[in-house]
Amino acid sequence: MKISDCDPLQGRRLQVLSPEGKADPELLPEFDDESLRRIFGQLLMGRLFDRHCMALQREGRLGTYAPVEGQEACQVGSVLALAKGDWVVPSFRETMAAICRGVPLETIFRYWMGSEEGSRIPRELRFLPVSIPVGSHTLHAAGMAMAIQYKGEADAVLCYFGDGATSEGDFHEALTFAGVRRAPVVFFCQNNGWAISVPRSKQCAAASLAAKGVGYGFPGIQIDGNDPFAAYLATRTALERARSGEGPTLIEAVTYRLGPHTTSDDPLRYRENAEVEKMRALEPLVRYRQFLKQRGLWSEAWENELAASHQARIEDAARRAESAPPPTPESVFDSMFAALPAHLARQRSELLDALKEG
Ligand SMILES: Cc1ncc(C[n+]2csc(CCOP(=O)(O)OP(=O)(O)O)c2C)c(N)n1
Ligand SMILES: [Mg+2]
Repeated sequence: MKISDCDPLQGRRLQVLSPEGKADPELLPEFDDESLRRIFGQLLMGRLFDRHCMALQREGRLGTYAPVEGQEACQVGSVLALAKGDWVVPSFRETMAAICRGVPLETIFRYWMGSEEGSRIPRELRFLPVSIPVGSHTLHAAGMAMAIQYKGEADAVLCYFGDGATSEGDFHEALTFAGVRRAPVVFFCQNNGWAISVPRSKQCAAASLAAKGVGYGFPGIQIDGNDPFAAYLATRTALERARSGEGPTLIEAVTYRLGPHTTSDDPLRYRENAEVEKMRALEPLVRYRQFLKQRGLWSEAWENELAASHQARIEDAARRAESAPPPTPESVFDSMFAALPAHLARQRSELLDALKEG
């Protein structure tokens, strides 16, 4: 199979690693053994970090959290394809992408602990803060790509969103503008099967979400989203296309949300556990472990050692986040605007007065 054989209208998806962990030798990227093992390390870090967030939330030590479990591969693989100067525009389920891009673990914890400091990401990482409104940030990504083009710079923008976001008007506007302007942006849809309780089958009647790219005048490609190599190859190709002035690409990574939508959700009310168990068999960590085993690059002792060192890093970052000063109530006003509009300034001082009165 070649990337160019993947026709989203025919439902042909890009896959390098089979669910049994067998790699297609023609497509396997040329990574050395150390890099192959590092990818496993990142997948494992994602899983452990995610579980730690869930545990902290259940103990009342972290706010609402959107778990990534099951979606680690598409985030690890796509970030691997980025250059330093590229921009990343995430939604709210890109914790893995953030970790891989180098966002400090403590910052990620602080975001989910409710502090505005969690949105203060080191500028050089070019990774925007979490965006909760579904789909609205696709417009930011398109606009940023148009700005890059206008300034004659060589970077590109990678924008993540979910299957549900593709039904929003913002998505339509973003892809329309990006297509017409041939803006250097990669639209990366993580189709995890669900938009809270709405299944993909009720989201859109199109044969695939990737097929939507055709309507905006640029390629769409569907990939196996539990395969980090497919995500890497598709993103690398799309970024090259963006940088060479050929315009956007829409990638649809077909994956599965193994956990709840967020910690406030109970998926047992709208989906069968049998479906989850079936999808669990295809999940990325198991598959990638099989791949490494077949190449003699995995041992239980190695994974245990890796897990212990990741866990220590995670716990240390959580401790630092918890001992940082808690957010003040008025801090909700302080990070959105460079100059606070008059009506919000008034509300801010009213809040401070009310707090003083106790
Ligand atoms: C504009 C807007 N409408 C509704 C919501 C509530 N909401 C939060 S996440 C979500 C579903 C998003 O589904 P999808 O785009 O597939 O992303 P996923 O959560 O599966 O990663 C909804 C409806 C919101 N945050 N913003
Ligand atoms: Mg979804």
